[in-house]
Amino acid sequence: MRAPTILIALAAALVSGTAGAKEFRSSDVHPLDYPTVQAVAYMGKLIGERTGGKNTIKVFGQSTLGSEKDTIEQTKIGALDMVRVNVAPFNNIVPATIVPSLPFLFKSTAHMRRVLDGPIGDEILAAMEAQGFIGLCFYDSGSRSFYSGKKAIRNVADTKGMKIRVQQSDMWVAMMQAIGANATPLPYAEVYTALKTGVVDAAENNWPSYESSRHYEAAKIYSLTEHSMAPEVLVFSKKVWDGLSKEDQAIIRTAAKESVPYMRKLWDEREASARKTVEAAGSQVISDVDKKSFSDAMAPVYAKFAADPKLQDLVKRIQATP
Ligand code: GTR
Repeated sequence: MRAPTILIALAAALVSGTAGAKEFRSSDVHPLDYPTVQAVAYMGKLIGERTGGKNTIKVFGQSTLGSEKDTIEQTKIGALDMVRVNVAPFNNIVPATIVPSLPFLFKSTAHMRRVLDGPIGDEILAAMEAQGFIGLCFYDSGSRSFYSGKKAIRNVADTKGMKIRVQQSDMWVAMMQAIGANATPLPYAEVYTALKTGVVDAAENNWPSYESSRHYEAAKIYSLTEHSMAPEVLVFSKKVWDGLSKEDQAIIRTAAKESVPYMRKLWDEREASARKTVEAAGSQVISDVDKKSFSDAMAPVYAKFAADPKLQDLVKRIQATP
């Protein structure tokens, strides 16, 4: 019978035409209009174009697939293909990621970009492989500062005894201890309620996160401590990666690197607009901050978390980078 034969052949052709086709699933805690999400979507577009539509990326935002800690675990076992997170939740897994999270390490945004775009950045990304992750690229995350609904934070005496939410990282817990605060590690999606209900007195983040998460509604006093420039990182599951062709791997690596300048443009715009939004909504920005009182207090954090000679060397090379 002719017709069914044609149908079967057609079906077979369709199947073979899409063989190996893959829509990679990537997770993010931010809303879909956030620069990190937009950058990964852009990268997906590049991959689609370069593989003739065979490979694409679908980004799941707003923690719908889970917290950063959970989605990192899913990526490790290959249940998720990719995840975009801050380096902080990697601190306990890949020691080299502690370094770019360290307080008051980078001298400026330009310094941070120069370091992460060069061999030091590549070295940190490569260190992830032994733990089951292919580090693709870093994205900007600006500077993190404290915010509270209770009081202005101007120097290290102000944080004494405060309950402060941090990311799920031992290094971040130690940072809070170093400034006399009580650290409460929580997933990002739980911070808004924790601030609203007084489970924590304060949190800390960059302008775009403070704005897009609406944390500013619950904590109106933003103190410009700018204590860390811990960047974002995009990783691929090594388990999934090892099953891809060399050609597809190269396309993914290149597209990820190309998404970085795209992200930075969106980031710079969003940093400026987020600040305007929260100020218009009544947030008070405290700029007379004694940053030195905070950076002086961080010596024990460096002593404990960057003690390993390899990490110490990384720190020194970053500090020596112009
Ligand atoms: C943001 C970052 C997120 C997440 C969040 C947090 O700045 O983009 O990936 O780490 O901070 O504080 O949990």
